[in-house]
Amino acid sequence: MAIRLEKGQRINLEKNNGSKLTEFCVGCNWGAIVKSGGFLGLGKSTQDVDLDLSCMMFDANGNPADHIYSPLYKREFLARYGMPPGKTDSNDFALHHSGDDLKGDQDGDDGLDNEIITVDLNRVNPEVSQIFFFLNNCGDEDFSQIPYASIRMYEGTPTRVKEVFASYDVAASPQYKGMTALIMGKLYRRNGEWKFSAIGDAFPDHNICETIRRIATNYAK
Ligand SMILES: [Ca+2]
Ligand SMILES: [Ca+2]
Repeated sequence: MAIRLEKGQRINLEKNNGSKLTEFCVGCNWGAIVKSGGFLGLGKSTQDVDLDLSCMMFDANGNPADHIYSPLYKREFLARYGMPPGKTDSNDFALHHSGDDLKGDQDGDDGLDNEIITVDLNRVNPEVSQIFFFLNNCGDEDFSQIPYASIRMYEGTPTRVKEVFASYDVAASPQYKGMTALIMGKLYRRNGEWKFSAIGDAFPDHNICETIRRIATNYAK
């Protein structure tokens, strides 16, 4: 049975059979906004939703060590905040991002994740001791307006889900009104073992740089 994560929950990466979860996917599934309207309400239009799943790595002292976020973010914009250009692989190649989805599901929930980060904990640079996963919305809408958005950890590949280990529902809840960023959780090393902490804090950040700054200042230290 998959664990339904709750805000503040900490879990061991141990499977039911007692073995450790070391290679897995962190995926985010979400839908575009479908609006009814037009003549007698018969017209239907779809508004794309561009969520971005990203991660930031920190060393044991809370200093930034590496990052994964979309290469589509403009370099000049990132540079204004002192952030390096986006990339889809961590420097140690332990984590890989499937690519930036700009639209969300167009015809209802397809059950597949729109952006996925694959993780191999055995390959993570020994200097890295915390890996934060977070979501930003690049559009004008907030999380409460998005029909569904969920994040899950599972074994398998980006195109085939073998077994879901843990999941977390994000959107379509009044508590997310005005919220455009979500710090989902972190993998962290404790006495040589990796664990996961579900953070689940939402913020009205205007862009990814504000969220990264927030993580570096308030969460990684
Ligand atoms: Ca995206
Ligand atoms: Ca999907």
